[in-house]
Amino acid sequence: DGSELVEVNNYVRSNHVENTTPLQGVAKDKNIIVISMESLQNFVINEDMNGEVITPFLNELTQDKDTMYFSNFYHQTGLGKTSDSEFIVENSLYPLGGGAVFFTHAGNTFNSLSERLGENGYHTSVMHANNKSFWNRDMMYQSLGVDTFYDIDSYTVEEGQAVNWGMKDIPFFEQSAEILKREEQPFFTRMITLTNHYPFTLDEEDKLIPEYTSNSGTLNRYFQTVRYMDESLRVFFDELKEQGLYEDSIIVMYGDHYGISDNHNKAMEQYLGKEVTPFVSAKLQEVPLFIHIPDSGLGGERTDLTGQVDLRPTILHMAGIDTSKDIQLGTDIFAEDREQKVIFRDGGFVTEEVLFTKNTCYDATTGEEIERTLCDEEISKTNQELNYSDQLINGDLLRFYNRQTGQLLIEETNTTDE
Ligand code: GP9
Ligand code: MN
Repeated sequence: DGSELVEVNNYVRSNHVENTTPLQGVAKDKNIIVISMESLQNFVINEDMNGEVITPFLNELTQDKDTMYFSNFYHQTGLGKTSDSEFIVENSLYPLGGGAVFFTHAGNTFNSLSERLGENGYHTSVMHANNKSFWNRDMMYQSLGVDTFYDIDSYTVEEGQAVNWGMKDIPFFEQSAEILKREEQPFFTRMITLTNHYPFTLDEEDKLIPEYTSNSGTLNRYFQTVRYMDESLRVFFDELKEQGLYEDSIIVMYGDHYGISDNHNKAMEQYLGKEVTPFVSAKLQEVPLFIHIPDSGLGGERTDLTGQVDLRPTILHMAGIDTSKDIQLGTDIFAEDREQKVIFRDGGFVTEEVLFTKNTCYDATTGEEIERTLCDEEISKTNQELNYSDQLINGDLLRFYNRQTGQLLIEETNTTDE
């Protein structure tokens, strides 16, 4: 009957209402382009591999005067991988601990990012050159209120333009820019790349750097596909400039989840030159986040502890949209007094003081194991927040919420006289 919503709503109202951000409205009337970078982890940024630069374009962006680079941003996905990251970004809720929400709760009521931007005059879309039913996207996007889904049928895949899981990122971005040019503005689009996906295979001509040299073919090839994806992003930025869209668009880019699992720790140790402890493994869940705001002069590295759950409020506030009545669990990345904490789907978390993972408490700075009691308070807060998120999803509680008025649409009692 929705009565659980009372408690969840009280929690959200007292813990998650940040509306003052220095960047309120910077994206007003601008297009918003959000790019999901497949399997991109933060450890490759501004680093090299056997003397080869891995992400030359993204490295340039870390120095760009109008691009912010967040170096302590984490993915928060579970088994639903890319779809979980989409779910988090759209709803500012955590995914489920079990299966992919995109499959298990596609019929729920949501108050998504797409829906909010849609009702504020944006044309909303997702661009992804894969079969529309993969991850149940076609169903879920209806519930998320996405206006248009540009799936594989919106693209022409010429001979040599597909590899691994499907269409290569470079032709994907080239054709996407053409589509965007025809789109009514302002638009909001989420673009999902694909080439940097396990098993990280490429055609010879797309191998821009050699493989790495470890006992893991997966890690060895990963550097090459990351390099290719980096190139595709440069192509896309150039296309946007050519199409005259660059100056009118805010571009947000984030890694969707890890690409290299713990199965490759030995090879990772060789690359990183240090042991991959559970602490290091948790830190490897950092994925890069870039926010490009034209002519803002706001570029530079930002070290705030942030996660995918924070993108919805951040983007909406940049678009000048109020979220004080929304039910969301993230906080605006730019809000001055936001809590510096990121929660992982498995119950782990990181704050400025401690990192908790695999049932062990670590000093966040030194990586040394410390007494568990030092993590206790944040452990229970973390569990509570994940639990509220689960309740919202499992009970489909947003159907009992009127976001315009902030009213709960629930009955006083369980029984009626009729
Ligand atoms: C599939 C793509 C990859 O369309 O998004 O999904 P993943 O396996 O990374 O979840
Ligand atoms: Mn993915």
